[in-house]
Amino acid sequence: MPNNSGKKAPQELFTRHKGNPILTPEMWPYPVNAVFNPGAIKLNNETLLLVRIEDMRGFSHLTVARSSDGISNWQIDSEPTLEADHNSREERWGLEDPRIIWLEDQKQFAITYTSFSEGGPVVSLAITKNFKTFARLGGLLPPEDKDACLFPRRFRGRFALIHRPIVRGEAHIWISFSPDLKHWGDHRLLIRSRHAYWDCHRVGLACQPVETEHGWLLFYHGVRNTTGGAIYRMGIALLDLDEPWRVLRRSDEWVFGPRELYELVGDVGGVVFPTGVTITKETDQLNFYYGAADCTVCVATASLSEITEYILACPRTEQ
Ligand code: BMA
Repeated sequence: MPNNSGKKAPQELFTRHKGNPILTPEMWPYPVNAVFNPGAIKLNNETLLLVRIEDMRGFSHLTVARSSDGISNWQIDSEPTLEADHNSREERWGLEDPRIIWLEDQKQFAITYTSFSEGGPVVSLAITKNFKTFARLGGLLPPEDKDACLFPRRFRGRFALIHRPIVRGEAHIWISFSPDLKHWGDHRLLIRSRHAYWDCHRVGLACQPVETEHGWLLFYHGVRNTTGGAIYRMGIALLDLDEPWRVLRRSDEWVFGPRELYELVGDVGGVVFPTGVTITKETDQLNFYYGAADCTVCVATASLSEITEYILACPRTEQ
């Protein structure tokens, strides 16, 4: 419902697909406990999701699902596409929560995901052209670190990585830089959790950053711990186009939160966890793919121009 100003409320910018959830454990070609938190891109006129699958041991791996409309008729790989090397220290207890971008420099896709390593969660990088064979480039920064994505291009010659280390028990979003995708430095705090807000206890990157002429749209999840458990919702920030370590705007309110039964009930109720977005420029449409209650994959759509208009009207940050 538009409010008195005729503008949509922030939470009305997103429309859930009526057929949600679009991917469930029952649809999988082999027995699994949960399918959630997928990376998303478009490849050869198809939507490709790299879905986090939790097996019955409680360990996760990543499996590709493809669809021509991004909603239905998913073709799912018949076995795990990217399985953890459980004998390695890095991937000891599985692979989780991938984000994907096309690295223009390398002419390859870059997948950043969380390896559940012996030392705790660590951000790992793999590159691929076809989602069949992958080159693993290993862990990027020390644990505990999660919720990471590269930007598709370099800034002043350096690659940039958004990630979420735990520092002094606090979970804020950071940005770091590298000349070669291996050596990382110039670490900067980017987006803090905010005392008393809906995102007071933890923040972390949601899907891959979206480039617009006004800057990078950065979708992030925010967590509030309540007596009924943690609530995971999504907010938006805008980063400078050429200096993405500068936050220009940030939404006060969340724009997407758990409301439907499939988001409220599951292995972890009260969770919407977007990890992938696809863009259809001709129709101005964004498709957000998200894990619902750590059980299924759902999709919500939004208009790129409405989101951009919304964030440009949000408060300037103090940087
Ligand atoms: C986060 C991540 C996600 C998960 C979410 C909700 O910390 O581990 O994989 O979906 O918690 O349980």
